[in-house]
Amino acid sequence: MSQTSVPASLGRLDLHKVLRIKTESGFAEEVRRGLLAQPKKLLPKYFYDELGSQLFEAICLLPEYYPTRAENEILGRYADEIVNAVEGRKTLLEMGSGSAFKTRRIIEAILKEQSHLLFVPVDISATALETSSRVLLQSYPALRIEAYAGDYYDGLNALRERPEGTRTLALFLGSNIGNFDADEANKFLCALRKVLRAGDALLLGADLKKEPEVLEAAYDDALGVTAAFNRNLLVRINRELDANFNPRLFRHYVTYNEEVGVVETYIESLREQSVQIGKLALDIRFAEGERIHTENSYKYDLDGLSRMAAETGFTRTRTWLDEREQFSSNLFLAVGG
Ligand code: AVJ
Repeated sequence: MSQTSVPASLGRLDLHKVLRIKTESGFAEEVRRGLLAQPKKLLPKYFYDELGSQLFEAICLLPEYYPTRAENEILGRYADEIVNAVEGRKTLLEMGSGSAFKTRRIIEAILKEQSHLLFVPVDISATALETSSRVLLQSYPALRIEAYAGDYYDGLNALRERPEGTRTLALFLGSNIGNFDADEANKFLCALRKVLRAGDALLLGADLKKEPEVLEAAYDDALGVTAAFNRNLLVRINRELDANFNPRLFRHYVTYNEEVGVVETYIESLREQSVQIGKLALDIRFAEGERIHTENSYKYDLDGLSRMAAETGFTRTRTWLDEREQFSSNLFLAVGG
């Protein structure tokens, strides 16, 4: 695959932009395909433009959105145990690092055991990546960062050799895996397993199945921050693709499908209307109540997580929970060749 790699070297930070060439038109093409599909859909990775990334940071502070706090509690309490569950000197890899706030607990635990650490974050938002990297380097003089701005697969494809004699601890936190259905999750974990060696490990954050009321409140908060985060996709399409969505004529809609264990998020048209997308030369019609599917957030139980590990070249060797048992941090040990 063709990639642009423009490592901006800033002292202890190398920032690689590995977004596939044609990523700009990639967004345009995926919006076209999604809005012409029946039912209409858009991909959650496109939430994270600059405003979307900031709105997500705000979501993490909402009283209803417990996953961030629960995972932070687990990492605060068990980081030493987690880090010591992987033997030897380590390199730290993180998929979807965002602000990397929770990562600090793991970095600090590793730096108790070794004098230097290479941190390799991958994130879709180059701005979030550069900001968080600078903050981390300020805090930890023993840290070096090799950052990759791109989607998960761009990042995995571009990864360089890890420093010799180190084990890789990969982080996939925040229930980011929840955006994947079972097949996509298996495919992603297999791809990640391929860049790891036997004895390396993945710390997988997975939100747990629970009462529908708690889950629906977490994704439809009283202040409407999540609604703004979701509808910001329309604002992004207006800006980048010269469209004329009126976000006031669409609402945020969330439902928990308990059978499957997935919170489904949609943007719903409040009335019959049509929207023009200049750059795509498209006219999109909406019926009253018609929805665009924008996100799945899958919820897990421990048996399902064990199965997922076994199917993708890992074993789930340890699991840590928060006090209220809402969220799980799982150590997946890479097994076999
Ligand atoms: C970043 C995918 C883990 O699904 O919980 C939060 C994104 N969407 N509120 C999630 C999200 C609405 C979040 N992940």
